[in-house]
Amino acid sequence: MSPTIVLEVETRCEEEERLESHELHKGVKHLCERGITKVPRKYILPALDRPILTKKDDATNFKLPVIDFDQLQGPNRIHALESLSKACEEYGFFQLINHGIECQSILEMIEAGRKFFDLSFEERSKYMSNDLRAPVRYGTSFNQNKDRVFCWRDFLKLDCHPLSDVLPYWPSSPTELRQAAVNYSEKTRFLYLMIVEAILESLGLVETTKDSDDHIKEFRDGSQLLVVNCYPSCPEPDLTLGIPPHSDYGFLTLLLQDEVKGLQIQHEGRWVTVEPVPNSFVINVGDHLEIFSNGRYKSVLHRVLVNRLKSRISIASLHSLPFESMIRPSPKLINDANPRRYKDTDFASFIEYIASHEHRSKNFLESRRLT
Ligand SMILES: O=C(O)CCC(=O)C(=O)O
Repeated sequence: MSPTIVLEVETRCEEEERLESHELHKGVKHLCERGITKVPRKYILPALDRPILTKKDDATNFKLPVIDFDQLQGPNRIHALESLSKACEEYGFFQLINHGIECQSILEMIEAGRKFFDLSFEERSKYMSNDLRAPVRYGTSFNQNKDRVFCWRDFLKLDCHPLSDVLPYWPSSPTELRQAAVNYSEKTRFLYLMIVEAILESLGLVETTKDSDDHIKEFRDGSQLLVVNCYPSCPEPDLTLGIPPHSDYGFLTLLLQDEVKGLQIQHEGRWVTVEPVPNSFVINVGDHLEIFSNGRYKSVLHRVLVNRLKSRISIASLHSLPFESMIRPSPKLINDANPRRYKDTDFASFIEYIASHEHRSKNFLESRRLT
């Protein structure tokens, strides 16, 4: 072993002697506040799972398809629906611009999220819970009770529906968090419903306004979860990930990223980095929409890189049907040429699955696939 490697191993060992295992469960922010200079072993991915970080990122020029919300609402709707359909089939992701949510609401939400993670660990830890259905959950990694290797992320999850039931449980500190999150969740929910209407139309499922009303009814009462992700800067970003490859379980996710790059998606067999576009949402197809569209729209693997210099915040708004609904391929999308591809599924079986398995890649969706 070279002297440099020996020194590195010694530093990691010395730091880890000072870190007891329960300290790791307090989250990455807490570790950073303790001044670590090496990534603890619990976060080091097996060599094959590590990201390859090159100076010149070959994905720099990758751009997601752009969908203009204004166009979707205007005389060019048919053309915009075609682009939407192509994006959901070929990428599973698109960038939504001109979405109509004011900058102010977005900035207030990001700022309130940032301030939450700036609170003392004692304050944040009041919201730690192992109950996957708790109305508020602060935690770290992906599923800290199951993950063999931890990932470099802390999160705050706020159940948003129905708001009047969950609001009293949300953090009371920082003082502006509740108001910012109520405002943000209501606006993203409205936007989500408008996009669902467009998606149903793009799948050929609605021809009249009445069809549209019938279909959208169930979505109106659907679930919504806000996830504020905090990825502190990392001393050795090539050894770990902010979030490992996964697909989202719901129908659609509306993601807001700050100006720091990190999100990567699988496209044509390689990882490509999604450039942050100011004042836009990254929207992706979730497992439930892949099932509902009988495989036509793709729920695509994505992951998050961390970096040495900057911490990053993102806010994901995950939407789906109500908890008690059954998710199944739409009967209109099943025929001889395209037989049913997935079993019926519900939230309860999803929650049971993630509570008892390490959630990796698309393994939940795979478990629903008919062979
Ligand atoms: O932070 C990001 O860019 C992605 C977050 C994400 O994939 C998630 O919350 O499931």
